[in-house]
Amino acid sequence: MPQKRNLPLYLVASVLFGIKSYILYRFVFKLSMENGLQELILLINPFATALLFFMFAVWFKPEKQVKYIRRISLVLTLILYFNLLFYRNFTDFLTFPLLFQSSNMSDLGSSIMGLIHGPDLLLFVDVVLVYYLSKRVNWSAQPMFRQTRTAITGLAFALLMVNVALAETERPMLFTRTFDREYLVKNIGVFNYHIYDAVLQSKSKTQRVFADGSEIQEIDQYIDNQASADGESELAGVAKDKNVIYISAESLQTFVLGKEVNGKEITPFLNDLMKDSYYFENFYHQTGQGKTSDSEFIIENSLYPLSRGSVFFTNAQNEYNAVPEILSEYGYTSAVLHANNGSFWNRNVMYESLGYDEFFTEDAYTVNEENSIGWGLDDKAFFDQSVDKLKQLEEPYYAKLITLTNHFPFEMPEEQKSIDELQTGSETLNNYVTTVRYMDEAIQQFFEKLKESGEYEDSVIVIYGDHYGISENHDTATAEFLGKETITPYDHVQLQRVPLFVHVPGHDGEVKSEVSGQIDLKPTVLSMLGVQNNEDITFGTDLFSEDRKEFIALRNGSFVSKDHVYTGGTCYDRETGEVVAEGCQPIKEKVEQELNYSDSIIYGDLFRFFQFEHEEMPKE
Ligand code: GP9
Ligand code: MN
Repeated sequence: MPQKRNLPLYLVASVLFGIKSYILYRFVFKLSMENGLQELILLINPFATALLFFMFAVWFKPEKQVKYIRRISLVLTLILYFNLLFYRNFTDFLTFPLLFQSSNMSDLGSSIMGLIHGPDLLLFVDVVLVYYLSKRVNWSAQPMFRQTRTAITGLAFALLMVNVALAETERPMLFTRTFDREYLVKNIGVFNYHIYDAVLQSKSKTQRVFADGSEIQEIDQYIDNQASADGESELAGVAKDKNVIYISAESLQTFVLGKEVNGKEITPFLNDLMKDSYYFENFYHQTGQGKTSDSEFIIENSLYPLSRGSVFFTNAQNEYNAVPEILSEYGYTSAVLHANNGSFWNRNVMYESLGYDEFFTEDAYTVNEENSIGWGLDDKAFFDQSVDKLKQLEEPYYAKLITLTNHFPFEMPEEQKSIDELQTGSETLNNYVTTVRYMDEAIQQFFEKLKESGEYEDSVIVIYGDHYGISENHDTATAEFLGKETITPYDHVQLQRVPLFVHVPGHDGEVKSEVSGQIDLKPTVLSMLGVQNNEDITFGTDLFSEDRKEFIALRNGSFVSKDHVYTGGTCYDRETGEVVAEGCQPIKEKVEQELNYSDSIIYGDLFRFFQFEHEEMPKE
């Protein structure tokens, strides 16, 4: 029989787990380290947390201790691993609302496979080692005396307190301002972050119960004092009674437009479309964890999405004043066309609240192996089959078509590629250009079909990129593609630009340079359709009015104004990208206030207490 060792297993397991988490935080998750204090916190945290979880073992009977240690080491590792997989896709950490979106998680399918890497097995080395050691451990060496147990517990909590105190010094108000999950994880680690997130979750649930009508009056006052564009728009009423066809262009970012690969344009059709459309070159997506669903939420409501989770899931039963609902009073039929599972992003529930009349899901399409790529029905087949559905809608209609092929991991069968892959260090970016090109061709074919079928003339077509496709994980490759040395935080904000085309048949093209965002689409479309919103609460302004709000806020609290870009606590000159000492502060406060107002509306379901009013614009 092998010699049993005198080993305090909980301590060995803590140290191993601490080392592993440290390596993961420091070298795998790309947490930006700005100073020595941050480095120190990052070093203390993994060990403090590991000790906290493993030391509970000492309170169990000796034979239970070993079981507990084995189990907790596996569970904690799995939590780390799920976060890692999620991070690889979204450069973000899991939140509770997201975990409950199991319908989405299970649909991720092909994406998940692309995220699992062979070396990930290394993550489980300490789990196996702890298991092995646990077989050879000497029970009697585990701490048995009450004093020893209390001392160990005290030490674990003390270490954690030191960690939190250092974190508060490094980043005051860390826990009250939760825009940025990276800061949280950097300072308190993944596990404490999850505990904190759970507390937030229950807090937001109680918020609705305690909300009353008073706060919405304050918000209304704030909105009334902002720039208001009603009736002064260049394009007010130009599309009265016309159809609106929205195209949500999956993961399309502005940085690929106008670019070439081996002498071939990546987006030849869209590049041409700029010549006879209003094209917004400084248009930003403002989405958070809810990705496509967030972009939909923003354009229909002109509210911000939430900082955690997808509002399509968390607050699908709220009262809203969304565009489809408003337009139903002007004789419009509204529809969403998207060849995916109807419950993805909880769309089938949320669309009811937004006032949509019809939702064509994958069940309404002919989907087979020949016409599927990656996530499902390919965009060409999707558009092709969608034209007939549009024709059947009673006019005028407001329809949103959501594309899918240009989705991570950007799969494109060799024979369908009409452009070379890139040759950078990132497989993802290399493939991205091929699926972007495919989408470009699909949209071109859609325009042709719309013209053939006669739908084109009576419609306004709005194309927007829903959110980024290439995350920070591919910065080196992105820099290479753009011919830059590195991607700075300033560049990162600028990379959040997505294309916006407002195509009005018969109108000349114009490149618009004003800073704009998804939040502006609701007021813009309503004004083009000749609807005057007398009483509404929207955070965006009409894109064609002169009197525009001075900034576009991203969901993480970064913002872009005419002169500045603000992100991660630093203010930059918008033109040059140079760091500037001041200029951002006044806007920063407004941005925080707006994001908080928007959150209160959603969490408190405050539109229950508001009387909306709109009417037809008076004729000139
Ligand atoms: C799913 C599609 C993609 O239906 O909208 O969602 P995303 O992952 O981009 O949010
Ligand atoms: Mn999307």
